[in-house]
Amino acid sequence: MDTSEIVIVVLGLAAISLVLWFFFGEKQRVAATVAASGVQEVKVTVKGGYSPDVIVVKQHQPVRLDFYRDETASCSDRVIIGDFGIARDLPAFKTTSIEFIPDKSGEFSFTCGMNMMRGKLVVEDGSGSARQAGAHHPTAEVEAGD
Ligand SMILES: [Cu+2]
Repeated sequence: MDTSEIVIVVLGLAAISLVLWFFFGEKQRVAATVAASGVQEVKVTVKGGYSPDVIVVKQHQPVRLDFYRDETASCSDRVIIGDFGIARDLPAFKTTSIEFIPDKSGEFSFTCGMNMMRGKLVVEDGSGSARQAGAHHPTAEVEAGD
């Protein structure tokens, strides 16, 4: 191998690791903040992706997702949460609030209109599974049983 071949190999490996990081890198997981009104609120910044991209909420309680679109790239001009029948336009540099009540538990994806940018909505059922989200609840947790 001469020098130019080595350079090409190194650049190739760097490109591959960048792709792997992009698709499989650590995800940012955030639990909703519960307002006095009982609405579970999460602010999501939209810029080349969703931040946070894993959102944890509780079932049967109203949710408000405030999507702030911090770019004009057309990829992100629409957000879709198909499992809850939601599809909304996101104007650039504005906050778009999406309110709904998660009536089913589980993990659901939300995506841009082209299904390229992805995030995950985790809806916990009443038993509070998936509690490892690192949420700091200001109020005491209610334990099951007597
Ligand atoms: Cu897109």
